[in-house]
Amino acid sequence: MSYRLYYWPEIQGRGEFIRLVLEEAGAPYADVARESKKGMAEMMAILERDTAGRAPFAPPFLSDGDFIVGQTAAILLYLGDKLALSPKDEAGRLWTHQLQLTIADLVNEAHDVHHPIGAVRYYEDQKLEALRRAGDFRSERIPKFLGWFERVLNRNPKGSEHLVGSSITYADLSLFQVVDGLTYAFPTATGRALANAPRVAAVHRAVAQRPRIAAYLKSNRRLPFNEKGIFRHYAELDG
Ligand SMILES: N[C@@H](CCC(=O)N[C@@H](CS)C(=O)NCC(=O)O)C(=O)O
Repeated sequence: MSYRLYYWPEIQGRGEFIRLVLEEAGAPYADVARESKKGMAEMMAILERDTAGRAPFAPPFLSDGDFIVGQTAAILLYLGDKLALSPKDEAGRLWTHQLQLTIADLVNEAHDVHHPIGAVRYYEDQKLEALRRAGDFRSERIPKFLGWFERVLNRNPKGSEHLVGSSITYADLSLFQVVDGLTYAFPTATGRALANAPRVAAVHRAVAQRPRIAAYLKSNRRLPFNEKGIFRHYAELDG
């Protein structure tokens, strides 16, 4: 049986964290809303239905048979177990989940740089506030988050390219994605932060070279970054 991923069809967004895990595992999945208008309608119907006790608040969400799970980090907690992309012990699973929630915080902040006043308004209506917010994000927040992940990696044996233990977890895939997105959106600021976080940069490179991920990145299943998504490149916000 194949997983069904529900996410907006035109952006990588938070759906990309789920796609990377499914791709790395070689798991069969349908990217429902991307496949057809009917798929989009199916996604909206799940969000709007009143009968399901556990209908999610927003995409991404995933169904596995009758079971539905929403919230990126919760989906990854579920898939990590199913697809052997997280540790088996409870402490390790929770640590991996904690790393993912920290990445989610960073993703939220990256989004809020271009939408500091509100997600329902256009970027053009909040440019001044975005400029102010971007300054702090570049000088304080990107270095702080990437510096923390560097410290996590430094606690692991030299040369290890994994955040948790000695094998790949969904946290490595998500660190790749957030670094890739930040590099697109804030190339100068992220380049500077990565120069001080060489092990984070090494994880990014290593994930991109994993055979299934490399094939995925070259395929048309990987949407390009764009200015509708979470990681947007506006030159003025990169300083
Ligand atoms: N915390 C949720 C956030 C979900 C979310 O914000 N989804 C966006 C797309 S990336 C959305 O469609 N939001 C609709 C809304 O907030 O009204 C997660 O990590 O999955």
